[in-house]
Amino acid sequence: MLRYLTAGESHGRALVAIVEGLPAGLRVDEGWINAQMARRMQGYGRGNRMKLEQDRAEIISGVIRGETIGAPVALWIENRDWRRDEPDITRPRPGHADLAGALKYGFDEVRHVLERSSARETAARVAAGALCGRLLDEFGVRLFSHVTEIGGEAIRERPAHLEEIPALAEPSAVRCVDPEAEVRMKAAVDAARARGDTLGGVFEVVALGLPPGLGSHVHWDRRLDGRIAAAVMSIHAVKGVEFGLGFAAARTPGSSAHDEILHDPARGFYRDTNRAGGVEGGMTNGEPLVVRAAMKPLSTLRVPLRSVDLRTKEPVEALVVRSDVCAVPAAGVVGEAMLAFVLAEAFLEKFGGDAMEHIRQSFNRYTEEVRRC
Ligand code: EPS
Repeated sequence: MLRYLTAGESHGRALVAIVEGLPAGLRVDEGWINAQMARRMQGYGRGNRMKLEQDRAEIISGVIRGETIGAPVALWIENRDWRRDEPDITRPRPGHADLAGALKYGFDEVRHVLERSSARETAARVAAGALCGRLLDEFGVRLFSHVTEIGGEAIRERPAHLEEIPALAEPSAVRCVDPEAEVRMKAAVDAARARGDTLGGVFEVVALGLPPGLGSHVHWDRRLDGRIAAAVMSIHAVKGVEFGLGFAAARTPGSSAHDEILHDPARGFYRDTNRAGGVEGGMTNGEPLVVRAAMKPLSTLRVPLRSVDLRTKEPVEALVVRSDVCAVPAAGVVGEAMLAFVLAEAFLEKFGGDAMEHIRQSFNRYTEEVRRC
């Protein structure tokens, strides 16, 4: 079983992530993890916290001479903006965890909520997800993300082949494959910043090279799309998740919504379309896994919305603190981490999980069998 935990508050001493269940013999290094951490800090519209931090994960257990030993891998991420004691906050922000968290835990102020509910926690998720991505990388599975919409400005062009996306998206300030759309997205972010507003958008995460049969149709909690949807939905500010055609499938007749099955002795079973987004019946079907998420605009507005003071119950303006104008590009990187975790978990469920060599033998046997079908 693969699981991970994170701990840490936005302005506490540090963030910690523990990944338990990685097989022994997986080569890992901090460079691989920190490359993902750095990607999460980028993005046009990111806030000034990103200028303060250097988000680097230090491996403090579970790895000896660059290889996992089957024991939990703990990661430590310093918070350079560590604040020993902050004043109470009694003006909850609409859209954040502030009010619900204070009511749930019986707080009469929201500092104790916002410190943990902050999107700062996603730095720890990216560190944990990077370890899972490293495992998948050993088996030729490649993950990447890109932004398809910010503030209603959507891409109009995309490459014919999914594998062309990273080369186009990574250099982009908004991680978008369409340069014309990038101009519109950046202008929308500038306009939002100027009026003290924030923007959300849509990011797409892709996994290439997955074998068919990860997940299962036999029980609700084993269906892979359900597990991925839960993981992606758990990312801060995500309000919708879809696979392949997604919500458009609701308006598409069956004759145009499914992927006809073909076969070729050299390739085995394949499809010429991927409307299913790589998942059918709760299992990977051997096509690219494509999942998209809708991210709401951030809750901290420089021109605040109405709120109510938790102590006086008087109408007030919501809290205004440092924040991002737009974090959709960063959320895509977090989406990669969450997808990597669920896919690695499903991978170990199917191919065993104590040592890399055992997994390789099981994986090779299965994929050879599938190829001969
Ligand atoms: C973030 C850290 C936070 C925010 C932002 C993203 O740091 P701080 O609150 O000190 O500025 O900048 O989080 C939010 C906007 C939010 O609403 O949670 C990060 O590390 O990604």
